[in-house]
Amino acid sequence: STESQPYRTAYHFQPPKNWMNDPNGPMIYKGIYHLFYQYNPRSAVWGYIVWGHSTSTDLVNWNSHPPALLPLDPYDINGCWSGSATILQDGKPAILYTGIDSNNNQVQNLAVPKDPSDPYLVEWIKSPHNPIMEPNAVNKINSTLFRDPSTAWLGPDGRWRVIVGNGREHNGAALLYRSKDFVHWIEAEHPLHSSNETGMWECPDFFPVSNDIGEDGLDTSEINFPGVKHVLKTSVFRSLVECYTVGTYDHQKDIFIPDEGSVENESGLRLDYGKYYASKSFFDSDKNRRILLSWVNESTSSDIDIIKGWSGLQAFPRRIWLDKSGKQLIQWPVKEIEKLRTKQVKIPTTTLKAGSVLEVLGVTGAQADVEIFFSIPMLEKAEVLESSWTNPQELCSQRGASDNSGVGPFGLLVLASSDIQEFTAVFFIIFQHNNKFKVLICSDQKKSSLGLDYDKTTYGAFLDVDPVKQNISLRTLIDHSIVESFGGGGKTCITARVYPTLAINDNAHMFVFNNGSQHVEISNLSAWSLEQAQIN
Ligand code: DQQ
Repeated sequence: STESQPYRTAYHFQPPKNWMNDPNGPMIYKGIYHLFYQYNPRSAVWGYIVWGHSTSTDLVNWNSHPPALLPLDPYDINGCWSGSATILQDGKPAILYTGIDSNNNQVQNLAVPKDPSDPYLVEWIKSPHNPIMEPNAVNKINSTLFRDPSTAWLGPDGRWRVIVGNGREHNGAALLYRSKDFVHWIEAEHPLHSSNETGMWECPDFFPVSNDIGEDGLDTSEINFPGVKHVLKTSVFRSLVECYTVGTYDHQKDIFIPDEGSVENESGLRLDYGKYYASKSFFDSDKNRRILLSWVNESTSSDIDIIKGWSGLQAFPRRIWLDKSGKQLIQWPVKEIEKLRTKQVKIPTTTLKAGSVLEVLGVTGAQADVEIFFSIPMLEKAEVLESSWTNPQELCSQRGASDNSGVGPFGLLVLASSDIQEFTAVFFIIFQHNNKFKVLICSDQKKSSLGLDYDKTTYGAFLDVDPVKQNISLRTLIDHSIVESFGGGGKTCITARVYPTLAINDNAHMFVFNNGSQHVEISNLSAWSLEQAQIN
């Protein structure tokens, strides 16, 4: 229970105990959502890795099944690592995953359902052809940097393509393989894409998006859809962040070309600017949307994880689509979260004077969903952004929630004790910059726990919103030890892990604050208490 385990979550996916990391092979099959995940059934730390398996009809409530893949064969005896599912032409799914073989080499393997008529896909059979991709003398692939096959897509020539994460010194690469039958795979001469700015790429994800269909998604094989663009997401191993670029997939040459101006390292676009890694998306063919799942690690040390007996969450599933600008993705919690909403609390138009704090009463502060819209009347008083302040995370860290220099910080204090000694602050600061404005969004964990020591790094990013023309919006999901924030309607996301010692369960409060020297307006605030989902 959350009484004895105040950091366990009410609606974020987690196994009953032990270690979990990456989401694997998410898919919908016969109306059932499947989530597999990197799981150590023996301990609360990473080690003996199997594929945990749960299913759902709504992405909110989950039932667990026995592990789908166990490391029992020479080609995966040292671990069944990350991989993806693909729905084949006959409608049946197949899994490609990384095995750590008896020589500790990374190889790629295939598994198919034992009984495809079972919508729960409880039993999986590994292919007798495994391994189906391996590092060898010819391809010169580093056998310890070769993993995490993506969902495959079908080319116009009828051959399947898949990418596998790889590294070579400073290079990250998405190695491309092709196959006619999903069993025999041949490495292409060139990777789909590589970059010398990041080092090894884990868990690459590659999918089409289109401005012509609004918030809808595309099947990974719909590569010729009108107005199509492609997104390449890479998990950058050296810094554990999720980078992505929007660009064009040239399927004659079988290469991905990022749009001009794309930055292909940690200072470019990220799916999330907080704790969020090894994400994977899939196309939900029932609801015509693309859904993103991701591992959210603990911020505590493994000593604490062992004491509490578990480690790792999945972020709440997000719908993702291409922003109207065509330059970035938008992410938003799937609509099904509304099932958990109970009481709604509203604050109508209110002025938040400089230095004011206002409690959001009547909401369960430890399990909540809140959305707030700010409008900013005093923009001319915004501080000027100096040209050397180019790193938004550093800027957030230097300023913190208690800064009071100009327009902001204003925003939310969540998982806060009644005396506001303990809190996590999610806020904005607005700067003037070249006759325009630049909006900074921050998540400040410094005061998140009076009693526990852990990684309290401040996160931050710039948000592509013009405060002259638009309200500044913030949506935040709070769930005991996780705070997921969506700025500007999902343009910039920040996830944080926190472990309050006062603000737990019924003692967790929520406030709106403005520590800046100028007043700001709340044009609308809605907050909902969320019920407990049924998870595993
Ligand atoms: N961890 C997995 C890998 C992946 C990495 C092993 C990302 O397959 O590359 O659990 O968290």
